Amino acid sequence: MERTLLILKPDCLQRRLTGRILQRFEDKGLVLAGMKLMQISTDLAERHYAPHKGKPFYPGLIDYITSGPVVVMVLAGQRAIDISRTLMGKTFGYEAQPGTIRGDFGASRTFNLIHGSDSPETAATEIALYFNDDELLDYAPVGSEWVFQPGEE
Ligand code: 3AN
Repeated sequence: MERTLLILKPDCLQRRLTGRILQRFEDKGLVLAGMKLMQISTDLAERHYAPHKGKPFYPGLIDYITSGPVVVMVLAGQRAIDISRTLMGKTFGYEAQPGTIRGDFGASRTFNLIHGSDSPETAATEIALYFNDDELLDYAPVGSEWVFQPGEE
């Protein structure tokens, strides 16, 4: 099963949207493999967003992601990365399609509610930034066999 890292960002927590947004991933059939409530330190934020260092929006991005509690989670399932990014919608809320998380709840460039890994390589790096192996569980909830056909590519 593919794994992806998702972060429900500070605006999501402050706007009390955590449950509603997590519900969308559960409804879709992805499985929660790990989850924690935390406040991201500047050091961790700089490691996470290292690819964006030097861009004009980088300082604001670090300020925002460290500004309050976040929920960090690992979700598992076939195509978990692509499925999650489809549910999230385009980066900027004002461009995101209605029906997506950012399309339904977001209007900003930076306050865009949620982060999701964008490739298997990024997912592996990001999961290791936030979780130890023993904090992640591998299990198949009842009914999983009716979400993904066994052996389906
Ligand atoms: P996504 O989160 O959709 O994968 P990325 O990885 O391109 O988007 O960007 C990481 C984060 O940087 C975004 N979530 C967004 O908050 C912020 N960001 C990206 N581009 C801009 C921009 N032009 N202005 C402000 N913030 C930006």
